[in-house]
Amino acid sequence: MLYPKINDARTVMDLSGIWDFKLDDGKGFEEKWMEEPLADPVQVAVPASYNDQIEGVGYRDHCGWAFYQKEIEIPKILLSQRVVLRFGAVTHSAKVYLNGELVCEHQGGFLPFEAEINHLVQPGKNLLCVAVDNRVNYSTLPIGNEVGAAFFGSDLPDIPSVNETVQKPHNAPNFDFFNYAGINRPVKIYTTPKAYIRDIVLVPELKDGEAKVHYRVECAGDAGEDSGEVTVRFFDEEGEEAACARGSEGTVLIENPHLWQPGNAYLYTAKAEYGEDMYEEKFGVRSIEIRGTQFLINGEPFYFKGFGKHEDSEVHGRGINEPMNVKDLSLMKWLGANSFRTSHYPYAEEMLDLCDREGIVVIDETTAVGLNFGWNDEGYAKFHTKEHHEQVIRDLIARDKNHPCVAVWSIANEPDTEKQPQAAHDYFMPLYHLAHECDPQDRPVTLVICQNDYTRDITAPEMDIICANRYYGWYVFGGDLDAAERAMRTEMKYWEKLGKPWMLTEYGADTVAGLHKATGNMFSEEYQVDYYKTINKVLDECGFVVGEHAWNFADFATIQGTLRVDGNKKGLFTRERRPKLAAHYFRHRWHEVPDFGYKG
Ligand code: GCB
Repeated sequence: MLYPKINDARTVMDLSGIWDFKLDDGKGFEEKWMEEPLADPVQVAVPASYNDQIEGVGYRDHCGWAFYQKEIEIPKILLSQRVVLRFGAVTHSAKVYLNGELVCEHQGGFLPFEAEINHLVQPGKNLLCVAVDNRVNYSTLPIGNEVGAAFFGSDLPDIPSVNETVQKPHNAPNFDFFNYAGINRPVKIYTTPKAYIRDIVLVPELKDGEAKVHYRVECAGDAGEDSGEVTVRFFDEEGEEAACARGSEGTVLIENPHLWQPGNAYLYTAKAEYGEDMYEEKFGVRSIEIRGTQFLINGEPFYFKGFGKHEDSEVHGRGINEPMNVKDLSLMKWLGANSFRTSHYPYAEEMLDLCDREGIVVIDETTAVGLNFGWNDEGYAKFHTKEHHEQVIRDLIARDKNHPCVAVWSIANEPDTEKQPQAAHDYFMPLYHLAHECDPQDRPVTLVICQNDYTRDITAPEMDIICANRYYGWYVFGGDLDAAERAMRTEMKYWEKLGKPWMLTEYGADTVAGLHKATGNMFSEEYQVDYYKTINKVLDECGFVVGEHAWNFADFATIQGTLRVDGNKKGLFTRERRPKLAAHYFRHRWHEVPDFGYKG
């Protein structure tokens, strides 16, 4: 799906700003709140999560629908064009109305969706209403526990009468990040000519110092008289034409190409023209390949240094925060990091554009987090996510396929691959193959496994790159780093035999900023440093380890619970992005560890 851009043929109106907002009291649909201006609304900013914008438990912990409204006018002059209403992400599901009429519905809180609205637009004022549902359950991704047994929250007492009396409807996410909701990413109206470019697919192929670029331009709509044929021109960063082609599909040659490299990005532009329409898509020339135990970018063995992250900041919640995105990439460069994983959902398109530009390598993850804890009695039979999971994989790859920064697809974080190994295999292998089929660049595919009896897992070994989260020294052998080191080393001997690239996608220790100890113990800044030094020592001994992603880049908000003191504190930075001691440790380490050829 193309991102809305303004150019000679298209225009974009950004609907960011203050919107009317009202939590549903259970009667919103019955009373048809979408048809009239909301009675007694509060004001919230869009895009952003609503939870932390207004004080009160009611807003923070709301469970169910909420209504947003905005009055909009569409300039008459635009109505001869296709007028499209587009949402970057609405969490977790949405019903969109214009003047009381249903425009579209969408499931899943982290990918864009859009609909043509010409037939519903009225002259003058139009009432746009978005109903948003934040509930997670056994059929959503991410997963929620319908019975209310909260992951990392307070366990229910095993006394039915007590449970019946104290439980009100509430969200019980089966994942360790606050269930922020709302219109989290930009809302835009854009136009295209009636015959228009629907999509552009770009596949660079690097061989013997030359780049072939296979392209496809998908056109749609009313072709009218004669929309003519497609022309695509390729420009380098200086604006010089590097190649040109006619036809909706073909291959061009770029001689002496500038490569897109981690830390040294170079972006070409493909400018497609079709009839009255045109669109410019950026792309990079680079190759990704797995050879033996190596992960190669442009033919060189790459070593991932970086983080699992979250889209999480004060007040914005999970809403897009572009200054914070810029700051985060700047801090990554300060640390000598070169990559991150979009744990545990697709991040905003704007962030991926930034990573393309800044040369940061991305492991792009779906929303499939939580297919694990609490299921183990009934296992995979308990949830109904397969079709939605397939849709998320299709939509994620359709959205991000051209980004040079994206190096790996992660189809899930920490599913149960051990308690029911065969059921996990049956569930995930078709999804693994689907991801390969969907990606025109055929990037490596993985799923990220959790701390478990890895010898029972028959799914992870099938992945192109094995990604594991390990907490030896924290959840396992907490406080005993000698034991942690031994356990980690023992486990690595097991993985070495597989002969595949392996990376540690999460490891970390909760750390309260400012808590210092001469002899570090759990939660102190010193312990976090000792923990990382211990595990890194083992990683450095293993030639097949292709990367280390600390958990987490920054402290982040979670559900309330006895394991979380105002959120998850495993950040190398605080939530406000102040470095802990471990950030300085990694800064020292990662400036010594090269991006390429670290393990020979
Ligand atoms: C994990 C999860 C991550 C949690 C982390 C933790 O394994 O993948 O979502 O936040 O552990 O800190 O417990």
